[in-house]
Amino acid sequence: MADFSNPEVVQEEVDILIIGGGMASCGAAYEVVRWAEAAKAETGVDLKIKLVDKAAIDRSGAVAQGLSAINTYIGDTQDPADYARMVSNDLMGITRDDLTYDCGRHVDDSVHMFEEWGLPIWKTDENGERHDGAQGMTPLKDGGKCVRSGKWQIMINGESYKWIVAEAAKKALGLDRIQERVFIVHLINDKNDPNRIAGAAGFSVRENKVYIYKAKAILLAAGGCVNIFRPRSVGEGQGRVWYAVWNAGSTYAMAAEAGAELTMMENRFVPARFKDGYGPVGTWFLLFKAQATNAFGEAYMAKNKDMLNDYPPYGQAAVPASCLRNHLMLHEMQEGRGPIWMDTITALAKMRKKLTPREVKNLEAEAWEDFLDMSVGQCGIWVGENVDPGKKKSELMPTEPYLLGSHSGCCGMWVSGPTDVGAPTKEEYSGVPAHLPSGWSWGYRSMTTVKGLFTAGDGVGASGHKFSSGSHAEGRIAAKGMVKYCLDNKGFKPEFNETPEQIAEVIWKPVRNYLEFKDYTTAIDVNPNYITPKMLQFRLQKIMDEYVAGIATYYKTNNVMLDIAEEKLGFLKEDAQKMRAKDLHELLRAWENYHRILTAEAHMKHIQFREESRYPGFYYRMDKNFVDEKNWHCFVNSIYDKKTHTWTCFKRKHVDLVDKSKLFKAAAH
Ligand code: SFD
Ligand code: AMP
Repeated sequence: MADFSNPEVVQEEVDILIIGGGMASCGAAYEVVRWAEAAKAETGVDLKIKLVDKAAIDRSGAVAQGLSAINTYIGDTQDPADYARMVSNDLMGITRDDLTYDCGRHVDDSVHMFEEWGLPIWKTDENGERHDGAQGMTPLKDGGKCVRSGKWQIMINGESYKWIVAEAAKKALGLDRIQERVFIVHLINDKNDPNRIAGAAGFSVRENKVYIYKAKAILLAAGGCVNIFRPRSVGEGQGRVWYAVWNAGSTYAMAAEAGAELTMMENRFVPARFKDGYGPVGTWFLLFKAQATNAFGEAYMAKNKDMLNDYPPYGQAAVPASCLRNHLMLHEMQEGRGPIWMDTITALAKMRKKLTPREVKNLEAEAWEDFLDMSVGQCGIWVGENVDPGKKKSELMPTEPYLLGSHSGCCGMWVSGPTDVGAPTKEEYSGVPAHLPSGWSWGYRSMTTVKGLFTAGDGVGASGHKFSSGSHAEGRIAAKGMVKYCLDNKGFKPEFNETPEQIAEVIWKPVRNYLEFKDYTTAIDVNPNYITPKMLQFRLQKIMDEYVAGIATYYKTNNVMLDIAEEKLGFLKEDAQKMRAKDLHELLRAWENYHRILTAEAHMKHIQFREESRYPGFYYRMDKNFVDEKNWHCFVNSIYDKKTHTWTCFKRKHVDLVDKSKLFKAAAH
């Protein structure tokens, strides 16, 4: 009988394993079935597919609470090259146009499917009046007009967004091909080819079971990384964060250990958010046209505009990058002119003058719904602090840093780009050339540098601003690549070096640490032989916060601080071997920490390697406090060696495939 000291080992062999059940994986699950069925009809090969998620896919990942807007919808007045331009601008010029362009040409199709599956998308009628819910109105794909909150964003009633997307994935794949509540701990490379993927292993967070999968192709889409930095919400507020609290860097850490090349791990996202509740600001800035001011009512974006001239050419863009917007805000705070206010009062008053009474009523509801749909804790703050946004302004605050590749950040894996990029006609897609630079494509779209290992969403580096819809589209794109890979590698039989017992023992180590030493002291949490996952997490957060440009130093670091961080992270890695797990919940926490530490280390090593401050407002290397276009307009990539525990960072040449001059010309007008 399996018990806590003796877990059952469950083994399964599949062709395609999808790790994660978020937006990207739901896209992959939906699409993979279409390509697998076509392959079966054509070749007779019946591909075995499985999706595993640490949680339940109806509410897992970053869209768990729902969302109020779909942030990437191209529509018919702009094209994928415009999108690639916007992404590049927001990420200070260093993105892969092939990937963003490819995402841009597929993303609308995902949005149209969401609507078909039941997601309410706001519409405007023939008189230009807005309809929230938009029941009975023409769908987008048939020419219905969305309500744009911004140039790229559209408004939705999205509390049940994830349910809807997950339902389609479940329906396509079937419940017997989905395994929920299994946390994947590591990937397994092939015995005969260490640069090929052969499987993955994890454990059930509900039962004493270890799961070992053999697979030819794996999609690793386990989201971004939260909680490596000490959060602003501590003590009674602990656990409140902006991005998905459950996403612990599994994507980056497991890929790194498997030998995949990472890219732009120095990049981070420091979102400006409603203070304490972490409510997103996009709807307020873009739809409600609210202005943010310093304590004394001065609009700091206008007031500090000249500071942008320090960062040519990016400072001259029509819309300053997210990090530069933070940069101007932080200046006010550091000069003692905080707090920063979101002027909700003026914004709502102005909207009342412009809209019909019905629209005003909807709008007032939306002021709340924006957060009820997406960040319910913010409503808790408003209720608890007697905030009526029409009468009382709210504070904004730059949060602790997050690592992600799908929102306004671009860390992740270096993946193979599309093979068919090159517009049919130059005019049609604003001049994307037909060939990619060398090293940007090796046949299977979305495959990492490890054979058979694919990624999507937060996992794909150097191509941010995909958001929920683009992540779904990327999952679909990767699914197609995986089916092709499996068909091309029909004869491949994955083999492991380790026995199932050895794999299980590694996963169960924190439990063994606990069981062996638990009686050494009378207080369960105090023990010289083990450390609780919670304590270890505090140590990680303290190191990152104080030395790697967290909130403690106003996002500042330097080469000496980074060296200290490196040494301390080394000690932490050693001590991580002594994490204890007194139950399955702690086993989950222990392995999440393991993933966090590796992700944190990658972040630190990349910041150390890039001798400039590419993202002012997200982090500053004070010993190199400038953007150095001459030497650092390039990708920083890295490879981790899990045997020696060392990172090798290197530069990769950046090439613009889409003409960017438009961005800066627009600003000159
Ligand atoms: O307001 C393992 N996002 C927004 N996107 C939009 O389109 N509009 C918005 O309005 C957005 N905003 C927003 C957003 C997110 C959050 C948290 C807030 C507000 C508060 C971003 C998108 O949500 C995001 O881009 C996508 O969801 C990314 O997709 P993907 O698939 O890369 O990640 P995921 O959805 O988080 O899913 C991850 C999955 O992995 C699982 N998992 N499973 C097994 N083993 C492990 N070791 C695992 N580790 C993780 C998770 O359970 C999950 O299923 S706004 O700010 O702009
Ligand atoms: P957020 O709610 O901050 O996550 O932002 C949602 C979307 O709106 C993202 O695409 C942001 O880049 C964009 N956005 C947010 N604030 C602004 C702003 N002040 N100016 C331009 N775009 C913004």
